[in-house]
Amino acid sequence: MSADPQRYTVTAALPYANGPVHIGHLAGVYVPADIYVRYLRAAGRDVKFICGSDEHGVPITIRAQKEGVTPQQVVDKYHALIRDSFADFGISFDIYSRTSSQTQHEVASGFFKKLYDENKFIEQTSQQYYDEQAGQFLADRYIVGTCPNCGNENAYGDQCEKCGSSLSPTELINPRSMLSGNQPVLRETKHWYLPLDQYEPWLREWIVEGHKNDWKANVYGQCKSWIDQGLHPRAVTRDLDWGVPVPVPGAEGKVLYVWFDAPIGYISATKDLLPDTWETYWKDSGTKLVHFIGKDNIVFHCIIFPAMLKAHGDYILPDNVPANEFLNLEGDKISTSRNWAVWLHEYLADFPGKADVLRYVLCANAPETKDNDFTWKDFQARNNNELVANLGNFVNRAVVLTHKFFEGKVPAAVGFTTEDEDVLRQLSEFPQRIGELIDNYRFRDALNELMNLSRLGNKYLADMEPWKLIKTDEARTGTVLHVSLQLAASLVTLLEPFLPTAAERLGQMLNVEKGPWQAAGRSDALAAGTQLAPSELLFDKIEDATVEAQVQKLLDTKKANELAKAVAAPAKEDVSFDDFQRMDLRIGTVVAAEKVAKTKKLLKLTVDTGLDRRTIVSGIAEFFIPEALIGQQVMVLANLAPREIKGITSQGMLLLAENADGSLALMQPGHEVRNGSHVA
Ligand code: B3M
Ligand code: ZN
Repeated sequence: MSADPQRYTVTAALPYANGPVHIGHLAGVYVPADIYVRYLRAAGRDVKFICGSDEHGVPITIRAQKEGVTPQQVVDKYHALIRDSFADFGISFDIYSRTSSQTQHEVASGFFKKLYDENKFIEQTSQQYYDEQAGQFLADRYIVGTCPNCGNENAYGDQCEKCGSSLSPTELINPRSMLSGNQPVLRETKHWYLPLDQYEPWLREWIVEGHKNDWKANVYGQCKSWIDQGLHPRAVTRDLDWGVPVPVPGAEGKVLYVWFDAPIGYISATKDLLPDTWETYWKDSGTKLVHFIGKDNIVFHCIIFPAMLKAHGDYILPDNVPANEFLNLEGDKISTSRNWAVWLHEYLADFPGKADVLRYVLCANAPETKDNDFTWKDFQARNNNELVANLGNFVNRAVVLTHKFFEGKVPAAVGFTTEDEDVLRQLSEFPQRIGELIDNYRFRDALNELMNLSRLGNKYLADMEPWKLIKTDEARTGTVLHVSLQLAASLVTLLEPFLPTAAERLGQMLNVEKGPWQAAGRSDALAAGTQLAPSELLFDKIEDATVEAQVQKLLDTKKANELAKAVAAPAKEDVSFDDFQRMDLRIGTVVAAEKVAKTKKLLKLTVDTGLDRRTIVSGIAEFFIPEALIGQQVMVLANLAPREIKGITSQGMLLLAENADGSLALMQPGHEVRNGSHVA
């Protein structure tokens, strides 16, 4: 690796502070960004890792309305929750700020004012949707309607989440207000627009020509298609009362558009972190700016924000925007509103101390080039087959055998065989190979290489069999363990970006500190005579029952969603009171119950109706155990004409309620009544 003195500003998308964060966020943005940054730090680069909560915009105010609290209360609650989740997963931001901060208001305001003073905006009056009942303009997500591109009936005024296309409110078919549900009217309002069309030639040159080879194909492709379709002026202000006020005359009741404000949040967070030197990280051309984001944020980071930076003139531009695709969960799109997610704080409650396991699984299966699926089976398999059986097993064997044969002291090497030399040579190549993959944002491949190092260790131990060798050649056994422990010591440094907690525990076990990246791979990282700490397992097996419980939790969610979605069946035609009176509804008690042979659904019941004991055949066998019905009071339609069912004469019918999921509930009196009591 070159001794590159570059400075890095690495940002990770600012999550909206309107809900907790889930595995999709972690896999798409924060785990790869954290691996990148930890690696750069280990490689001795000057790097600042910047993030914070996105606290403005309609997602926040809509959430506040739903929860019946103020927007400030919403962001305070979720900012703290999100910040803590990231900390628990070892995401090592240099600062986790928030866009409602004083600094952000000043920086964003100043940014806008400079562009305004230099006539970089177009001022335009237009007709926009207004909710007369709520007395409010309907910015962005306050308006929903049918997407003109894919027909999704719940597309937002700024974006369709189904097909990913970016929209303007007037493109929606059948627009309706999120506030009242009413059809909105058009009203005149004035806004400021960034004339993206003027930046088109420059963007084409910078991205389409300039980043053809170094930006990821998914990112480059999206940008190119945007530019090819032609860019248009974009409003950067909104009629809302939550956000950074527009700092110019005639803009009362208007705030900066959240997507104008939010990326400036990266700058203001850096300023909060480094009040005196922040400009070096944003204005010095020797700094490399990298944005980690999800694919839905590509246009904002690759086209709109760079156009803003270009218009401003003082700032550097992103060198790369390694956006990921989406992670699905058990075959379905992750969704906050449907609660179809694995929430980070819930994961940690269920799997305490296992943040690294999730980091591992999400990186090994990261949606780097296409959407990917997270399943609990895969989670279990990767933990058990890769972390436990490969990485954990190698380290554990090396340490345990050293304790067993050499009192826990690293034995000296007495002459290397060609096998030893070959293993040590291979070891020396890993840091550069893994580093290059990380430099190129190929985190999955980098992690796989890392696992190859412990595979190498396992193979070496299996070939050398020190547990047998000790019987005949103690010195040679010492050399084998010496070599194995050098591999393990390198893992402390190479593992750290991926699994920081495991790396730290391994370091404590081996009594070595993680070193500079370049020094990992040395064959003398662990000196002979070093005393090892007692061995402990880095990972343990995850049992079937544990992941089955997680799958059950998701099935319960799915069921709850279906029930919530279900609508009552349409009303039936009116009946006369006399018609109703003709039905003989009464309470009886089940005195015997058995399955009807060779059927799945039928039970044969004997019911004491107060008039008689009679047989009723009922299609409820899938929902009730016969024995449990005996003694239960039930409601029966006693004068239903007898019917022959599977050779049995059924005299009447049991009344049941059918739930939305098809399950059945007995209709029963609220407390016990005399058999034969009429229902009317
Ligand atoms: N808050 C969107 C999101 O969470 C937005 C990112 C801002 S990054 C400047 O997907
Ligand atoms: Zn669509």
